[in-house]
Amino acid sequence: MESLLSVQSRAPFTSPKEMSFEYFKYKGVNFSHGSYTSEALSFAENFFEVLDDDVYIVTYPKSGTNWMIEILSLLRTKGDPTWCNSLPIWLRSPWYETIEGQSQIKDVASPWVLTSHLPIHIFAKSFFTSKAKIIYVMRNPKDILVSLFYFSKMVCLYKDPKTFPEFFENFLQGNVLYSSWFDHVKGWMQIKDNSNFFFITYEELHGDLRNSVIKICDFLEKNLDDSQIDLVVKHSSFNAMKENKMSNYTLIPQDFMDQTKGSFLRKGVTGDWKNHFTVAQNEYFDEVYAEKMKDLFMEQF
Ligand code: PPS
Repeated sequence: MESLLSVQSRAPFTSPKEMSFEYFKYKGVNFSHGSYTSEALSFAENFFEVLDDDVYIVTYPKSGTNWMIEILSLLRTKGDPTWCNSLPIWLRSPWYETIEGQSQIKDVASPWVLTSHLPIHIFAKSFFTSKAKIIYVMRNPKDILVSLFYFSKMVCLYKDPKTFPEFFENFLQGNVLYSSWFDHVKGWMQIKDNSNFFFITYEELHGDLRNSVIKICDFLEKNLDDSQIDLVVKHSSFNAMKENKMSNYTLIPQDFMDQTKGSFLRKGVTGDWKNHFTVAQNEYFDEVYAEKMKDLFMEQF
């Protein structure tokens, strides 16, 4: 078992003291100093070698990324939670575009399940000529906005969101880490019909986790029996993850993630935006959504 110190020294964020709070752009997308550099991003885009049996969890932030990591970790062990309970979630499936992730990958069990928030135009070029698979998780952007607002208050990697109305505007304008939700989704939807691309929503996971797990098993060609599926569902529930210190981010030092300001596993519900948006904000959001997503024929949230 690793000591807490060594776990912390490989925590997914770089010390806030080393960070400037202005984002920098790489190929038009916002990144923060500390966990990202142009060199690390260029390596991720141009030189990272994707292997045919790799699986990538790709999401815009706050879409259910860690939920999917937990599900895939449990699929690997056929529902046995020992691995999830003994290794921090970010070491089970590192973010391959971050400085920390790139140094953690060498310790990841093979075949790799890696994580990324990258938009498609920056994603590893070698993926597109490989047989590797992507699981793309999308979430109602209104709920992402709310989740990101609270998360930004507690995490040094993100700019201070200031007030909700200010953050609301910044989110719609793409003035946030990883830039525009709309561009992220529109970009990745270009390959939605590829056989190595699996699309699922947070809302679907939330509505029927068991059936979602079965679909994921089919996509990954994993054979689990009914009782093993039940274990995956049980151990990837919101409450199970919230209880698991390897998955709830409480191992992250206070400097990086201030747990007095909130929890990583905050609410885990759908529709929390209704408790935060005014009627006018909701109408404005819907207008922007309709305009930006008009070519995609995607259901309006
Ligand atoms: S991050 O920081 O971008 O990697 O965040 P991400 O993991 O994508 O999203 C965090 C939100 O997902 C919720 N979550 C869950 N909901 C339901 N069930 C489970 N098991 C689960 N695990 C994570 C988490 O609570 C965050 O959403 P909010 O709305 O803030 O609660």
